[in-house]
Amino acid sequence: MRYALLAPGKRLRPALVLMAGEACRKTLDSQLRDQLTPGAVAVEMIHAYSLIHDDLPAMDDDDLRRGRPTVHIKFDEATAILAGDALQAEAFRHLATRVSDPVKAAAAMGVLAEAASANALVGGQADDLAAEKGSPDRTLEHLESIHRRKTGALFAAALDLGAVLSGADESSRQTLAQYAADLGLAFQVVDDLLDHTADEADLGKRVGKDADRGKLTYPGLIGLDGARKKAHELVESAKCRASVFGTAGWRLTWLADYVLERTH
Ligand code: GRG
Repeated sequence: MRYALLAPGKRLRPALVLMAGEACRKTLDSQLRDQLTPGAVAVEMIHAYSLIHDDLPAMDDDDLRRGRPTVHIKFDEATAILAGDALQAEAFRHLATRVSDPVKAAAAMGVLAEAASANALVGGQADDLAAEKGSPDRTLEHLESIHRRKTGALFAAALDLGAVLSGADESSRQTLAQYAADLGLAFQVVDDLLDHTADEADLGKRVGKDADRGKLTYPGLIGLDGARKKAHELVESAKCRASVFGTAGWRLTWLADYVLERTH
């Protein structure tokens, strides 16, 4: 569990918890940071669990994650399944025991459970695997529905955790949900573009692998230029949502630009 959780990832989801709290409360002092930290840790635990399971031979069958051997390669498959299961439980235990206000703790657990549920993370993953096995629905709408659940829902949950734990009002929560929808999709379009570039650098080996596996991607559906344009539009829209928070939302604006410019 430690091997996966503490591996050098970007920590985007924990950052979103802190950024949302700062945007809602206009400043991030040490007291607010303490209130937000359990949400930041819990969402990263769910993310780490999902990566461990996604890398398993029955799913994406990857040997490397975050620049290191995946958990089932470093240890074994049974350990990887169990480490993922336990990280998922640990996320909820963390919220239950570390959030001092019981109303906020219950709300935070509800937000995270919904994002990790069959309606979101698990359902998105199931449909993504079905697409690779040749499911007939190969439309842009279906691709977006997969990404909204598989990637976007946890981004949205991270921002909502920041809102809930900082005691934000309904209108701030809604603005953050709209920002999350744009940012999550932009992140995924850029992810597909980065994969495409890596494929080309790999002299076409992985292009063949992905095509064989029938992977649904934005460059595959709307072309490279179309995917780049879509990523730009989504990031501009996310920045427009963040502007509602004035200067307190500057980190959300910065993150939207980072998502567009990231190289890994
Ligand atoms: C197994 C239920 C279950 C779900 C798996 C996370 C996931 C769903 C699949 C991972 C496959 C993948 C590459 C998805 C694209 C978006 C994504 C989640 C990338 C990884 O997130 P980053 O880039 O990773 O934030 P780091 O390592 O930086 O935290």
